[in-house]
Amino acid sequence: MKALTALAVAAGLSTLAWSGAWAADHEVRMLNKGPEGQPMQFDPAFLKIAPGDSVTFLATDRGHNSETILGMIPETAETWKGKMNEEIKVTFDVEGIYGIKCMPHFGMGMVGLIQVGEGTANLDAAQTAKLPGKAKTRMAELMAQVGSGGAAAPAN
Ligand SMILES: [Cu+2]
Repeated sequence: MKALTALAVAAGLSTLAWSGAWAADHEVRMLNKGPEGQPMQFDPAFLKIAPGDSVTFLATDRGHNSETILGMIPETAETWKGKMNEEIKVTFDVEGIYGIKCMPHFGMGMVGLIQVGEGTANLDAAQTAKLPGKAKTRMAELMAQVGSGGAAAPAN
C-alpha cells in the first residue's frame, strides 16, 4: 500500500508540476495604517509572484476593497472588483504587471502592484495610466521595484 502511494505521488508529480499544482498563495492585508505608519495601505504593496500563483486580499481592517486599475493589467488578463470588506482570492495566470487599488482610498494612495513572472510587456502601458493624487507618487515607487526583484513575498 505504501509503495503504491509513493508511485501514485511520483506519477502525479510529473503530470501536475506544470499545471500549477504547486502554485503558492500569497496574502496581502488591507490596512488603515501600514507597517511604516502610512495611512491606507496594501501590505505588501509590491509583490512578485509566479504564473499560476494566487493572492488573497485580507480584509484585516474594515472599509477597503481590492480591484484592478483601468489600463494597468495585461491585455488578456481578467479584471476583478472585490466588494467592500471582502476577502477575495485572485489567481494570476497571465504574466505581466497588475495595478490594484482600493476604491475609497485611491486618491490617498492605497494602490498595489503585482508582477507576475518576468513579463513586463504591459509595463509601459501601465505607466501611462492616469492616477489621482497620492496614488501617482505611490505607484511610481512601486513601479521602481519592478525588475529589481522587489521584496520577495513569503509563500504560505
Ligand atoms: Cu482602502
